[in-house]
Amino acid sequence: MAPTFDNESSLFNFVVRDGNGVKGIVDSGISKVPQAYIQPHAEQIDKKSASKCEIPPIDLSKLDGPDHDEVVNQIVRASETLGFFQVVNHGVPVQLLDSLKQTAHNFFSLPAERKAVYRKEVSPSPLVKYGTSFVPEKERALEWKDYISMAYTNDDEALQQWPIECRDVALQFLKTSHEMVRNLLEALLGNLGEELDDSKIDAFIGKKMVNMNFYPTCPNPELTVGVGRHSDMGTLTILLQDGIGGLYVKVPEDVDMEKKGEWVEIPPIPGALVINVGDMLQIWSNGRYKSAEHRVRTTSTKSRVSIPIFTSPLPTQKVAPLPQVVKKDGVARYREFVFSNYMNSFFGNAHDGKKSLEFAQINSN
Ligand SMILES: O=C(O)CCC(=O)C(=O)O
Repeated sequence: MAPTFDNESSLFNFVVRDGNGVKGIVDSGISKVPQAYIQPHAEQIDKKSASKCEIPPIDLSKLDGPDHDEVVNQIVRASETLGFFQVVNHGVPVQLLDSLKQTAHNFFSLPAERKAVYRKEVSPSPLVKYGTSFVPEKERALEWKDYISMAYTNDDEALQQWPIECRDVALQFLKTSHEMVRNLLEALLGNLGEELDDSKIDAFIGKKMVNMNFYPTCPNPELTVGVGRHSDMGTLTILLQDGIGGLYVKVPEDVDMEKKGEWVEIPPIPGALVINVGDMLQIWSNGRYKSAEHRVRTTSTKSRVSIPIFTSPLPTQKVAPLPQVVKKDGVARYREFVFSNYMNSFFGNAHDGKKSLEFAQINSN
């Protein structure tokens, strides 16, 4: 018999504490979403009112040829406006992208008890965390998403500690995307007058994490969100999405672009990867690059998977706007802080748009 989810605490225990996740609710055969997942009206996503982002993907193979400067301009321009862009010819084999999506489906199809061993309270590895929603303890309404998160320290630990079902493809994704991440960062920092040499890599992208997200079908997509409005905490995010669609980005109000303040959908493009600017790049650039506010809708027809790589500085790293940019701007818009303190603040609060940046913001009034 399907469990009843009429009581918030029994739902919380089933989904979060027992590790059944949203997938467990859907498998139990519900016909409408439990109250705990119904978003306040302002957060619900109206699929019909959003337009698609028509910007073509950036061809990264051209970084090696006569169009190098033009491609750098495209990367810079996208980061200064939407904070989101797509790339093709990125160096990650397309067959690997297909394997990653299949692996994510396979992992989340495992019985709940096989996934629940990685819940943060009991995980055998500090690198691996399986969970649901973002911070369920703090959210007014839960997000319709389960995930597995794998932090990277080195190859040996990844191969020993990441779940056997996903470790090989996740590690390959991380490794085959490294050069692309470095090239993108080199272009973005170069535009700020900062040369990226090996000694600075850890300061900018010393910490990496691969997640696999699973958004089960939802009986009431109009009432729920897969992920609520947020920007990413780190430097750059590399995202593989499947063909289902549903990733929306808010066009910032303060950029020279059409559709200011509107949500646009980042359409799935076969073989492409989605790149987005995180809060740290916004801070280093003193606000020039925009960490993109984004969210994900759910669908009633097919479950969706996405696989992001989150890059960020090492936790011990001090972060502040780059001095040469501050000099040019005549003002620092963010204060200096240690990245681990930013992380604690980010993970200590429910998603709330770009509020995460307030941790470092210097108010000018
Ligand atoms: O699933 C997606 O397309 C985006 C996922 C995301 O925003 C996240 O994991 O933070």
